[in-house]
Amino acid sequence: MYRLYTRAGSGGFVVEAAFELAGVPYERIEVVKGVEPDPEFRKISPLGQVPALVLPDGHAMTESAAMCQLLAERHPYARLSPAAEAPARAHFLRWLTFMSSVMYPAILRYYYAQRYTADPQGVEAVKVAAVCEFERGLGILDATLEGRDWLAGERMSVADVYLLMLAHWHPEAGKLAAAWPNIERACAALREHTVLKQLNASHEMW
Ligand SMILES: N[C@@H](CCC(=O)N[C@@H](CS)C(=O)NCC(=O)O)C(=O)O
Repeated sequence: MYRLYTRAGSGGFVVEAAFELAGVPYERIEVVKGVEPDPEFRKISPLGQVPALVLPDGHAMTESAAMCQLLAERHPYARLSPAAEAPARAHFLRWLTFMSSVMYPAILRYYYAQRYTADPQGVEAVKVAAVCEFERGLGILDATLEGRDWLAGERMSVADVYLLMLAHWHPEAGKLAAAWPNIERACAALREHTVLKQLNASHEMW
């Protein structure tokens, strides 16, 4: 069985969503902030970050986007991503990678701002710049969603769930609807998805 190290409200949300949407059983291990995690977790995730995933064959991995892609590949019936040969596949890979490599690190700079400056007086400036960069990403995705329901192709994919998660990490909860209406429209639909709604009961993302 898969074993997922995760935490409520974290990047583990999208990986748990992928498992739930695919109906794949997994063991969920909550990594509590401030509590020393078990030694296995440290070995898998040297940065001490969640999500971290142990595969049924014992191999382990970090990186939320890689986990999403792997689960989509291994459980194709769940249609978590467009098929490998579909034109929408390029968009799926593009936006999933964009979110994990540009937007996720940007918002981490807001929540862990002290790591990104050696100047204690500089923390606020790091936060402001982080939100600015994160919002640049939201603007790009909002434009991408103009006139369309989903980021890649005509069906919801796990990339849309990734966006749902990121969007709800914006420090100003009320800003989404006014500033990025296309993202808000997609998120509003996803918030009503039975599986995601149920998952949110423990994650409290919205
Ligand atoms: N690149 C990683 C980032 C994971 C990450 O930063 N996770 C956060 C929670 S959302 C974390 O565990 N932070 C704790 C820390 O950095 O000390 C991914 O995409 O999975």
